[in-house]
Amino acid sequence: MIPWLLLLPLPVLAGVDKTFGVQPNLVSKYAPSSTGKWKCLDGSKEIPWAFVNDDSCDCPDGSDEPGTGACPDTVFYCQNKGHIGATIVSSRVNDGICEPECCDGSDERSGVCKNICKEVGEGYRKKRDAELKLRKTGAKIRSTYIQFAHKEKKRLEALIEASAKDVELQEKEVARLRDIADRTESISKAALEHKQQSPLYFSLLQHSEALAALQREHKKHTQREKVLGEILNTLRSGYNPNYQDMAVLEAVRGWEELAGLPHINDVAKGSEAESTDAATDKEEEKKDEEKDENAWTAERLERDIDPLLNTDYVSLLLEHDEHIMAPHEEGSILFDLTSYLPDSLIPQYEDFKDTLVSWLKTFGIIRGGDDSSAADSTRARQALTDAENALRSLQEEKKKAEGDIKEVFNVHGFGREGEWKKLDNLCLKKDVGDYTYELCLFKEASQIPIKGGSTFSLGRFGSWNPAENVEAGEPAYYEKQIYKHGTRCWNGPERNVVVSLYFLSILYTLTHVVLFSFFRIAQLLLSCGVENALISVMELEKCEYQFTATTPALCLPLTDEEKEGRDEL
Ligand SMILES: [Ca+2]
Ligand SMILES: [Ca+2]
Repeated sequence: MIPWLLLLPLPVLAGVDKTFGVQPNLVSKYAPSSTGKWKCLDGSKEIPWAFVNDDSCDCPDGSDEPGTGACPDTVFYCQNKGHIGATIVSSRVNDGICEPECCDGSDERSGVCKNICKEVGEGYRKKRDAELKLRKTGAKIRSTYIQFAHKEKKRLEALIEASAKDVELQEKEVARLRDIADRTESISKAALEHKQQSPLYFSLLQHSEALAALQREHKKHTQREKVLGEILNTLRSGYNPNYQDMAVLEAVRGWEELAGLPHINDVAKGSEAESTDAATDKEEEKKDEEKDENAWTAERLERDIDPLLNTDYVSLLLEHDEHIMAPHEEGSILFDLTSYLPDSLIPQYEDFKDTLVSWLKTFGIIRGGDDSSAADSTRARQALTDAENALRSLQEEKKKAEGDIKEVFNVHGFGREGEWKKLDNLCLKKDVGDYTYELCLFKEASQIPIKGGSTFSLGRFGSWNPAENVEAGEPAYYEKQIYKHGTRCWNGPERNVVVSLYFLSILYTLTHVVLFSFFRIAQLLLSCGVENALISVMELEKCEYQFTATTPALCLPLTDEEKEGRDEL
């Protein structure tokens, strides 16, 4: 806006001002030399000052006709007083058409076009003021987003610092528990060897060996008795009583008595009296044995000796130790002292005992935990595993915080000022037709059928505006987000097929459905607004969606120029 230009006392030729149509920054170059000449702007030629804006092209660069359109491929500047000046191509000057850019109608001869700059300017200012006001309000909200990002950064820094300490502590704890577990395991072996030298265990093994030997001998004797019995039975039934051999008769009688058999002669006579008595005696003997359930009867000996001899004595030894130690933590005679103490002294004694035990352990007089069984070793291993898992989750927490903090003030992440951090995972919803569209910023876009059915993912956050001509960090970069790899879409549009055709010859056997499928994608177009809201959702092409939304994060604070411009107009 340079109103003084119009007041310059320049000579007028053919009714056209010499600086008419000149862009404001070039006006100073349009002045005659002392000899009344003027140099074309490219310096190629000197012409009389009167040739400027005389509606005839004289300069090779066309600079002598800024206001007439006589030279091709030049530009015309309309001042648009009351609005904002604009530049149009020279061919549109004096072509009989009123250019919308030139609200003052200066592109045509006077009287052709109306000067509507007052109305246009007012409308423009109204609109611009509303926009600026919106931006001003939005920018205030945006500044709170920035504050939030700074707080987030501090919080994450503190979190990282704390989790670094936690990780360090947990690493030590893991090392400590690993040491204990390893030691418990090796001590257990040593302890086991020690246990195996126990007189009780030694004696048990000897008993076992003796029993095995006895069983062996017993079997041998049983076998022998059986053979002898057969010999004697043969003698009993086969001897000739008429020989009156007393030695043979005595042997037969003795055997019959021992084996509970009736005399062979009586059997012949049919008398069973004696044999019945003998059988009764045997029965009674058996009954006596059964009275004591734990007694080792002949049958039980036959049945249970073998399993007994197959006992795992090492396990038994460990079980024995556990059993012995179960009522006492440390398993020493020292700890049984309570049984001899009056009740009133027990609490003091317990305190004393704990102190004493820890001293004894410290000085290696007793081995704390050395008597632990395999179960203790497993417990130590479990404690180590738990600690390792805890360490892993602490490390993950730290790693996540470190990743998050990198994104806060990242041009490609939550913006250079972190203004987008506040909106991370903010979900916006809008109902369109039969669907509710939900867009969770920086996460995922989805389509939820209102009347029921499956929800489709329209894509997960991929990037900000990927256009090649848009630099990361500039406002246009944040006006678009891309969400990709949504739910698979079958029979997609042609353009996706083009890619697939390349593979067609190779993948000929695949059904065309596979070839023609692709993933749903969505783009989000953002603009400045005082609230975060979805404005519209459209399906641009099959399975390709466009969301539009407003957000204060895009409301940049007014520049000094904008503030001044507002005052000026
Ligand atoms: Ca000229
Ligand atoms: Ca025109």
